Amino acid sequence: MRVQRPDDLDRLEVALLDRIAALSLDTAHDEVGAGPVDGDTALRPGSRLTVAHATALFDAQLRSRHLDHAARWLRAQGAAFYTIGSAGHEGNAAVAAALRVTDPALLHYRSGGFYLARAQQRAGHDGVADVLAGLLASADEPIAGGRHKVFGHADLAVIPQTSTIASHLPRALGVAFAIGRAARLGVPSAWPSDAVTVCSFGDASANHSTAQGAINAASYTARQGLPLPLLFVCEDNGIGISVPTPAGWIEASLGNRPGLRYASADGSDLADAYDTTLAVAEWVRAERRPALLHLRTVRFMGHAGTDVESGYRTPAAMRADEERDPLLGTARLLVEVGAMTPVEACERFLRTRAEVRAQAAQMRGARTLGHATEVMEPLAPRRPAEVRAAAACAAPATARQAFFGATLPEDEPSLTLAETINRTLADVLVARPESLVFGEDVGVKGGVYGVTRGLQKRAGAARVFDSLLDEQSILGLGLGAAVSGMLPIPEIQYLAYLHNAEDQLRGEAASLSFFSRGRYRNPMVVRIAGLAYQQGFGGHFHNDNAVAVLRDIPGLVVACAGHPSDAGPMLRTCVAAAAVDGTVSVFLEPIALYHTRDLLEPGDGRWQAPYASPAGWADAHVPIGSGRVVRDGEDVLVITWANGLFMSLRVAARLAATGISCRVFDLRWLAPLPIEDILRHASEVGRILVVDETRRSGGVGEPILAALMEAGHTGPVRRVAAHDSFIPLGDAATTVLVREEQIEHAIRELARVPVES
Ligand SMILES: Cc1ncc(C[n+]2csc(CCOP(=O)(O)OP(=O)(O)O)c2C)c(N)n1
Ligand SMILES: [Mg+2]
Repeated sequence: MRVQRPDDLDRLEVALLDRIAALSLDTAHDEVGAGPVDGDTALRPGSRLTVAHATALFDAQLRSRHLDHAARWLRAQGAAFYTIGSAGHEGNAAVAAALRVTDPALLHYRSGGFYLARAQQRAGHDGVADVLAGLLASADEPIAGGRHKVFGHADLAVIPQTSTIASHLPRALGVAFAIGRAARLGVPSAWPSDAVTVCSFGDASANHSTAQGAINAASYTARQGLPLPLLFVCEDNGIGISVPTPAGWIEASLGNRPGLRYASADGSDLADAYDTTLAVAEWVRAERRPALLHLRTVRFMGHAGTDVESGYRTPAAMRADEERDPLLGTARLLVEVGAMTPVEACERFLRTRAEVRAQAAQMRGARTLGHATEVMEPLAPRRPAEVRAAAACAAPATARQAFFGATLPEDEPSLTLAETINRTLADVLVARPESLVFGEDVGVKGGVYGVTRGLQKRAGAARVFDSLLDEQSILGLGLGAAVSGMLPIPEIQYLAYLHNAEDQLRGEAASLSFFSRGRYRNPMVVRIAGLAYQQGFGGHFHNDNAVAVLRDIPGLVVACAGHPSDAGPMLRTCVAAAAVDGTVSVFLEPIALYHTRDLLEPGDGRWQAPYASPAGWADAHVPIGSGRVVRDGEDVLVITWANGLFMSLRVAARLAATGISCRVFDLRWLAPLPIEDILRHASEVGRILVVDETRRSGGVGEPILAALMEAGHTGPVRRVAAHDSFIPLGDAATTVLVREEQIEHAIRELARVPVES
């Protein structure tokens, strides 16, 4: 009996239906003879997948496939904007089925079968509507709200991913780590304590250094004996866009990593995919150790709608894949067990097709985002009043006493910048049990510059610890811990070493709230030791003055406290903003000022400050984006920060003796910049010098000059900035950096220029 087929089926659909229809020829059951089979029957002898479960999963697979077709159908009408599909990968439905709906999932863009199978696990959840809304860039799409087509839903514990392949693997590592760590610390977590984190990615993506770093970090963590319930799933279709993966590469390269159990399953065989995943997932859940599932798949319909696969693959190879169609595989198993006839399987295919199309047609024309404000609404919410209140909260006096011992920091003599940061971190650790401090050498050694000294001893190695040497994994650990409910304060040892991991801040940390309408957040304070002026020591990599990559990340807060009196309040603000608004901050620490004590002459102690007791924290609060006048004056306004602040204050003191009075303004926040304060002081003083220790091109000075110009400032403006150079070793360093004599020269010159009043 032939099923009535609509006339707009495409070639892949026709070929699949023909193959399903032909199944009757090689099975024991014909269409008429297939009687009802008990739903509890094993799909295949020995399998733990029942007929009833497999039938439901077949529906998930069918829905996923038809959504791929619907994407192109909608695209052809100009109604949808995304055509990368999951066709050929639908075996991943079995992976979802072998896990729990509460297991956090970070999915490959071809894990549509997984998503729809997981949606089935929540009664009443319409996974098809979610995906269609994503394709249509609907403002009402449940997770990204039209900002991207992602798989994600808070009710399904699916954390949305960006398009940067492999960038989600470090976060997955962090999520898995946080499951064990939260349980050990007894702090609330977003996931059950026996959860398994699942993270899927493609075979070409497996070669990415980000993937390799995360896989290595998982292996390493397992070797350390730390719990890491993490299931990597490599969905291996043998190709990355047009580039074939060498045969056997995934097994050869990932099959034998220390501490990482390997399992391989046929993604075209639902029973095999389910049984294999279930066995490995049970092992991960019970052992709390990581594993990698190699799910062998095919890929249909090219990489995306615009990709012409015939340009790089032979017709024979493409047709051979059709024999491995996972929908054919599931239909075959269901027919063989007598659960349905080939005709019924075809009917199911066509019925699902009609349902998905009807739903797509009905949702077509969904409202899309209309205004920049609407687009940006979840990017970086700010509630300054709540942040102010949270920043003033300390642990109870008894807890602080127990933590600090005999001497509270407010009873110590004036502190340096490094000491102030150290005491503030201690106060955060004692006040917030969910906070973690980690990075290279921060634990036993207490950091290269001693900033975290003593913290591990007091807070314990579960909260202050050394990471492995991989900045992507350090940030990934933070990203995953943060999305799980903790408050990570990772350290990047030097600014220069952020750059190789920068996408973890840009593509992951800063974008999560944006792509999840604030439903998922990753509150974090990333401490980075940086900037130059280390008297020639260390050369280029220990003297890095490049912050442009941070300043242009939407929503990212960049704090830089030059003086110890600001370091405590500003760090508390960053931590409070993380807790209140999910803010991601970079707390940039000028290494050269860490241990500085004096400003003008030896022993003056002007670069130290007393530590404020908690009673004074509210008054001392420094809101995000607020600068301050550090020295008042009326002839020249010097706008600066960090080492520039130190030098400018020295120059200003010298010039005061010559009758030139400088108002020195410390930016304190590099993003967002205190532009309004700057403009106000500019209009009051008139003559302006920007002292910027970053480079002329792309440095912090540029946006200040631009803001002055845009605001119509007509007074004289000068800038001293570093040369567009890397910083050399030894005394030669000073040739490319801003020097005091340049500042002095510029101020003297400016002071001579008449200003119209
Ligand atoms: C970091 C990065 N580089 C390049 C791309 C462009 N790109 C998107 S998908 C893809 C191929 C991925 O292949 P694979 O990992 O095998 O996944 P598949 O699409 O085959 O499922 C590439 C190169 C990207 N998204 N991210
Ligand atoms: Mg691939």
